[in-house]
Amino acid sequence: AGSGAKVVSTWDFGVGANAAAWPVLARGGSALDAVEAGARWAEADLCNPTVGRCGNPDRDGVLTLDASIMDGDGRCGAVAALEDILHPVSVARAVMEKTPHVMLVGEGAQRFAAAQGFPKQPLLTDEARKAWREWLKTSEYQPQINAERRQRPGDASNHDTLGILAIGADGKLAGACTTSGMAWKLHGRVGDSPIVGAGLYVDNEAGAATASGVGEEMVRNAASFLVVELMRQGRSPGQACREAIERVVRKRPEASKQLQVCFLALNKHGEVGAYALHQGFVYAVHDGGAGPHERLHESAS
Ligand code: SD4
Repeated sequence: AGSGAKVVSTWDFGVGANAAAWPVLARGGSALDAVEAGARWAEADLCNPTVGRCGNPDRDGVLTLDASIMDGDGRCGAVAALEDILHPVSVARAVMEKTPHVMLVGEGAQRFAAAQGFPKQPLLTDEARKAWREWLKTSEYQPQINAERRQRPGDASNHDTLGILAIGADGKLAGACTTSGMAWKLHGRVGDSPIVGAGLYVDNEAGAATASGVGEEMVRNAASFLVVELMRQGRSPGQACREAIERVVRKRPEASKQLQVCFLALNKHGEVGAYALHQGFVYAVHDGGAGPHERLHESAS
């Protein structure tokens, strides 16, 4: 407490991710270790249909995972379309630290993970398989707007990609993003979450940003990079997120009526802001301060 350290995460699952990340920051650990710990918690959690082993599969019934991790010095790593590995965020970190590359995909990512000692294990849950079979009956693909909070675990919403940003006591930033992507996506589809600059961007000189929602819109707008650049130009985190949302709308006004896009940002001073295209986006903040350590905020939209 009082160290200036802070961790923020997307959606209500962010509360659990922050709780896993906070002890790292509280003992003076790095923001990078903290966001990895938070993302790992979300990946192992068994009731989030948009992250890790509880994720919904693509339209072929295959669960494919995307993740990225980045620190404020510009070091980054990512994996996309990874199958049968429980902790994509840690594989992303291994890509960052142990290879000259920033991104591995599909079978190559899986082989690299195996070589690094990550166990291969089937991840798809019975609930997710059931939800997929249900979806097959109509096979209608309409990315959902996600304005409503999920009613029960397993609801086939596209909620809850975990974007997590932290600032350590040393003032250094890091972020991670992990997801199973949009439910019922085409096999091979990659969203924004593992794309540095789209689903995640971090720069110690300005701030950090992450995104959730329909990833194609984030990629189109290099959105997390945009949020960080707006903070660099002096916008508050909330204002930067808002202007990025306005950019998304300007680019595709009609589509924007149907899609949810949400941004969460943390600047180099530890200030937090968020903005969403439509209502319903919440995020969690944990700074170890007095009072309830976990606060869930409803973002403006
Ligand atoms: C994606 N942005 O793959 C992710 C999905 C998401 O909450 O954020 N869901 O497009």
